[in-house]
Amino acid sequence: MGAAESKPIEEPPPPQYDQPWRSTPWGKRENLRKDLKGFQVSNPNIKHVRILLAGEVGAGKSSFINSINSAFQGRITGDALVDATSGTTFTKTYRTYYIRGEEHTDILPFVFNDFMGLEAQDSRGAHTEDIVKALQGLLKEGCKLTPSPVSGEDTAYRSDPSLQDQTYCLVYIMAADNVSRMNPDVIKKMKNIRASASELDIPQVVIMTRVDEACPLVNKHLRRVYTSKKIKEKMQECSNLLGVPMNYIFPVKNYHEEIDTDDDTDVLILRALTQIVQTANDKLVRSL
Ligand SMILES: Nc1nc2c(ncn2[C@@H]2O[C@H](COP(=O)(O)OP(=O)(O)O)[C@@H](O)[C@H]2O)c(=O)[nH]1
Ligand SMILES: [Mg+2]
Repeated sequence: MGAAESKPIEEPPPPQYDQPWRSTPWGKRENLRKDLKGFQVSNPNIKHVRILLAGEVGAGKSSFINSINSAFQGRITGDALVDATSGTTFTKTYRTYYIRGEEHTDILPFVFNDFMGLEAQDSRGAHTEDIVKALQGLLKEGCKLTPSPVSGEDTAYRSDPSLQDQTYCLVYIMAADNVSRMNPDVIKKMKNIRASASELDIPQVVIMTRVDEACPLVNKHLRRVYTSKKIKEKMQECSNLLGVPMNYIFPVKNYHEEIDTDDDTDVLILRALTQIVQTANDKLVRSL
């Protein structure tokens, strides 16, 4: 067989872009930290901007809160307990997570509420109506979230929420390695929540976790997060599923097995947090 007859071997398309398609302030961890610590809430009556996290069990909600706290403290912390085994939790306490600075006494001006998992059937996961109540500040601190929704007569229900109790940004947590396999019922639930949040004029952001699990290139070097075609594809999938535009989607790697913090991991986390906090503050300014 002559050389002319042999078919050229088709090269697989390169899995990377030549240039990152979004800029990232690598190596600027201190600046990001400093800016976030010095962040001024645009309303003097609000000490902490409230951010609500929602997503499936195992998406990385608790890990995201822990990673933020770790990025500020310069060491791995685990206040928001991470479930080592993924299962459905039936009962969960609705509580606020505060982020502390290095000095440990300074509480930063943004707080998180981590909702129980959005499992497929209402009997197993968080109720859409409870999440909508949480967005409006109607759920009391420490109340128990159970398979049945919180009702008006319940002691868990707050009838007169202050500005401080309300949510200023809703963050969907989605695992990059699971986006394609998400349960359609969960997606439907997220869309319903999105519709209610939009009606309440609450901005929404997607944090796409587990980028290290979704792309081997990124697993090796986190700085490839915006050159990896795979990651961009996954972000696009999140965008299509929920209808959240790409510029409100942020890929991160959470701390999960590390015992020390790492500059690049912190930068990606802090950059995402900066966007969340600014988006939340914009909402706050609108409601003044
Ligand atoms: N490799 C990797 N694992 C992660 C990441 N984020 C979370 N995990 C792991 O995924 C599992 C579920 O995380 P968890 O925070 O408990 O999810 P939650 O149910 O949404 O609170 C845990 O085993 C975490 O250690 C990540 O970015 N990369
Ligand atoms: Mg959790």
